[in-house]
Amino acid sequence: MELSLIWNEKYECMPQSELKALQIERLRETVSRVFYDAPFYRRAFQERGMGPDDVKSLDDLSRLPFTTKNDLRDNYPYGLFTVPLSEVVRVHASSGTTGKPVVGGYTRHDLEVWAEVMARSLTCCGATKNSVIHVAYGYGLFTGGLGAHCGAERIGASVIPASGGHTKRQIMIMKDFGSTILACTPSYAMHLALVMEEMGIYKSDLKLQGGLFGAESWSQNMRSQLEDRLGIMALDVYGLTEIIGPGVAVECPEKQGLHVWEDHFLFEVIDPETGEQLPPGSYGELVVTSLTKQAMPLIRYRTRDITTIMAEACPCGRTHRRIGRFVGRTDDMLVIRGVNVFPSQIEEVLLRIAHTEPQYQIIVERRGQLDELEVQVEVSGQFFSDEVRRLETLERQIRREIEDVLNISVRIKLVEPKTIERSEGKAKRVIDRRQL
Ligand code: DLL
Repeated sequence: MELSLIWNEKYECMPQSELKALQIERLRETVSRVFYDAPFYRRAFQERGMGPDDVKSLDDLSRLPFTTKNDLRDNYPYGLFTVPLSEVVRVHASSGTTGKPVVGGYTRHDLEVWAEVMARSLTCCGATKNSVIHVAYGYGLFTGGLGAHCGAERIGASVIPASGGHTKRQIMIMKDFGSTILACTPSYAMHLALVMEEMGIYKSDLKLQGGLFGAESWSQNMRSQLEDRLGIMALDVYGLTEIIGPGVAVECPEKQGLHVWEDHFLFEVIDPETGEQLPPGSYGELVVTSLTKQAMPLIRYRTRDITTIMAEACPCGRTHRRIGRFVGRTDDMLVIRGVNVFPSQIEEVLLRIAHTEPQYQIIVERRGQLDELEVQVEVSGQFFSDEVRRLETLERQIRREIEDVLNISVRIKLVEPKTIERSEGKAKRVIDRRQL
């Protein structure tokens, strides 16, 4: 596989000083666009006594107002568009956790930019025009399917628009059509790998070389397992409907953090409590500002996703700064008896323990005044029918290792293979039954 490929060397390897100059020019254009064409932003700027000419350097960014998910909801569906609907050629939406969906609109130029950043991202994963790219992200309002699709077409690869579901048929297609790159959520990739094993299809029967996985958090251990089971290099891709979809940031083959495509997206990491910018190395909430979006540019959008800025240059040659893999979201962080728990911490432990399947669910309940955390884990078929004593030993080992990491007590429930619901898109790892 040609790993050192770069899709657009001029921009991806642009010196930071030139990138910064480009960013300020594009930020000024974006601020002016939202000020004149989106009443929401004009009000927000005027409340701070600011106008578009007050943005002179990147340092002025911290004086600009934030945009939150609530602001999107209040302006649902088209209130933040800065072009007439006649200029909008595509609309996507994400289901969101509650209430109305979050909407993203695209002009023709926005679709071009999206295809460009996804072409860069797929190229990181080894894609070329000779690749057969199997897109098993859902097609539809969700941005995963069409986002990966248009990036793959931009490269000139052969695209298989498989979408989600029909897992056995997908595996047959991957085998028969010679798919070389798989693009889907990591939980669906794992499901594909497990079903392949059941069907007696080996990784050597496929031509897969790379996997571009995202849309949900996944641990390093999940990566190792996917790489091993599918015989691929698995990379992390990040994005969100509000900003553009997948392709905001992506790992390169160094697998040390995700490069944010800084010529299109300006990013900060802030303390979610105070809103202050945090220095490299500190974990906080990722905030993204559009630099080239036309239909719905957002200023300082609070993603709720938790990561950190990595200041060091990357040996791959790309100059765009990196952020760490996502720890989780501020809203999927569980607070259990005052302790912050991320599902990804539990996954990290589970996936290194033998005799368990990489399928799990976390259940939170309140008994009296106390929160209780139960982790249900599937045990491999052979092991489940073994003697009870071995199951008890395994249960104890999992409990001890999770408690070591979380510092709170947990209950472990080993369940039979195939009892936990499989995901075709984003996995539902947490069931919170507390009435908070
Ligand atoms: O999930 C876009 C996407 C599609 C990204 C395919 C990557 C691949 P939404 O449905 O709007 O868009 O959900 C966005 O998903 O705010 C994160 O919480 C989460 N997310 C996305 N990528 C990652 C990732 C798509 N690589 C929300 N790691 C975001 C962790 C991710 N979380």
